[in-house]
Amino acid sequence: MLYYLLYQHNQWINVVRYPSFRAIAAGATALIAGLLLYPSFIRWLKSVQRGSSNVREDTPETHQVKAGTPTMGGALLLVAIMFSCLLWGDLTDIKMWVLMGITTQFGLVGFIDDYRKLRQHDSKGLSGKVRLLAQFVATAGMISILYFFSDFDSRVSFPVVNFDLYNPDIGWVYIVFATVVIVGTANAVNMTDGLDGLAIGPVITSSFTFLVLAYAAGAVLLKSFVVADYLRIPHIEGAEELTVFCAALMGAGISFLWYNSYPASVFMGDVGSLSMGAGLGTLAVLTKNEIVSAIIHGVFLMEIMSVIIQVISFKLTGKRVFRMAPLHHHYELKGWAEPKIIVRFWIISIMLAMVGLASLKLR
Ligand code: 57M
Repeated sequence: MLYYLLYQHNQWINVVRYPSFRAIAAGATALIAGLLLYPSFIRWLKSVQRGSSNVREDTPETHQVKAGTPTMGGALLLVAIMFSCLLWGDLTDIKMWVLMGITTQFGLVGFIDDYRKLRQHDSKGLSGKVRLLAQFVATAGMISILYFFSDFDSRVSFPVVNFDLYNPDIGWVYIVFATVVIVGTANAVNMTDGLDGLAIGPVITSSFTFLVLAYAAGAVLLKSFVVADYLRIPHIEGAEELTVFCAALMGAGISFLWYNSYPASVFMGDVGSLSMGAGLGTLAVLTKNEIVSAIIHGVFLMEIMSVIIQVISFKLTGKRVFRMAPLHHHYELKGWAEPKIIVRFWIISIMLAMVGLASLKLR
């Protein structure tokens, strides 16, 4: 909005033209909004959630002390991100709307789920099938809009491979592929969100990584130097605009971490984990880093894979591979202190982000 008012409409504040300036402004807006508003938001969540525990009985014993911690703190994350993007983003870009649209829709699914869990005083919420169906429909709808109504192409980019030399065009199958990436990422983040700061740490790392990747995919310097061509990655016109969203996600994420760090004063809830995960998955699609995102999101992938392996192993052999899945529960039951698990998973996410970024140069 400010972009339109200050630059497009008047052209009198030239600096607003640059996505890099607006990204910094969006990050700062979301960070400050979060830091200022969380204390009263947490107090309010506590007062309305009094008496409802969101800790399941089968959770490791150490979690029962968390029964009084309010959840749904992710609602403010979502609002801070959307507010910053509406303020600082170039809203004439369809990619920005697809990104904000998918993120918000997953937030809504998560919100309904959280609300039902709290209202019905049980920790089940929406049925798994309904939840997944809503996610698939919402995502496929938005990606179809992108596919049919914009010039977004359906070629796939592989890490370490020169995009100009190998770029298979998978046509409409791309809609299915992108949908699976987005829904998968959202649910993987949701499963990771089981210890204080465990999910938001890697979310912040990923948002920074995608800020760099989006800039590299879109930037044209000195009017003709196409950064993507130099790096041999897909050049996506307007992708640098997505840095505004990435920075807002980073800023809001850091403000949330302030209150979610061990011992947490608030949890993000499904409204936060599903929306943040969907946002990251959509960034992977919009910057054509769907496959590299499996590395960047390695911590989330590890967590969801541990569940898949555990379930398959138990069904086939009656034996468990992990003491408990998702993976963080395994280490809790092994006796690792919660902060140790969290910080080690963060370290892994930072290392994987560096590998993901290195793939930019190795083509
Ligand atoms: C939800 N929710 C947390 C909080 C957070 C298929 C199956 C593997 C699904 C999985 C599952 O339901 N996962 C997703 C995980 C819960 O956190 C709430 O949920 C929101 C995120 N969705 O924002 O509102 C609890 O996590 C703890 N927490 C923190 N700090 C935080 O910052 O400590 C959360 C955020 C909170 C709090 O205690 O109450 C959760 O863990 O419930 N199911 C499982 O994870 C179950 N695994 C399992 O059954 N494994 C089996 C099979 C199926 C693979 C096995 O290993 O044999 C475990 N979940 C729990 N206890 N709670 C089982 C034990």
